[in-house]
Amino acid sequence: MASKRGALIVLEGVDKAGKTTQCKRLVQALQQSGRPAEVMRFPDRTTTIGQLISSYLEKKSDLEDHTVHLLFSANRWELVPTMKKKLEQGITLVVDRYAFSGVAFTSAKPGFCLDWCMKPDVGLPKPDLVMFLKLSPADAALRGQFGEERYETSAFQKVVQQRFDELMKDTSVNWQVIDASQNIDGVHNNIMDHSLNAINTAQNLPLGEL
Ligand code: DGP
Repeated sequence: MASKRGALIVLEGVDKAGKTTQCKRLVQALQQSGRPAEVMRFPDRTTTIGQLISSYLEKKSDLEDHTVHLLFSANRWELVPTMKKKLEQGITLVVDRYAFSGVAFTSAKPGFCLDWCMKPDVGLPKPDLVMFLKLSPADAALRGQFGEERYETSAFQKVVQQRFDELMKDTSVNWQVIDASQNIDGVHNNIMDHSLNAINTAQNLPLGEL
């Protein structure tokens, strides 16, 4: 009998919500409980496309807005064969940002609608669970200054949050909102509960498509 597939679990949220810390904690906890799990992050800055994106985010280069949107999407597509292989091997993937960040960040720019922004990602593997780490702008500010990269301003992040609110109305995606203002252990416990449910459910379902 074929082995059971891993689950595709995504963490999304605005900057400072603690996504990266929680992705690592989740993978460690899953591994310790005997469940194979690996972390991935988008953009993956290590590929050739990822290096173009990284230079753009670091403001070392300028790229036209539609073009960079397509590059972010291409960066997800180029990792699809690896993702599918690992999921088939029974490895649960915990992904730090995915297509939802892609849509939320580009559609926060003037002149972009959600519909156009979603198109390049149609057909990507569909997450079994997307957890949105919710943090108010006031709580985010308490966690320190934004960094120096492109998009890291409170005004832009507010619009990004509004776009995520729109995206979360899509009931065909398994969205779970997590209160990221709790302490690290509290957030982790919530995330672990949702993830274990998703892993159990995913075992018996084929991988979907966005
Ligand atoms: P980090 O998650 O810290 O590596 O930062 C990546 C930055 O890029 C962050 O500001 C969110 C943004 N971002 C992530 N994915 C996409 C995407 O697909 N499109 C756009 N326009 N921005 C993205």
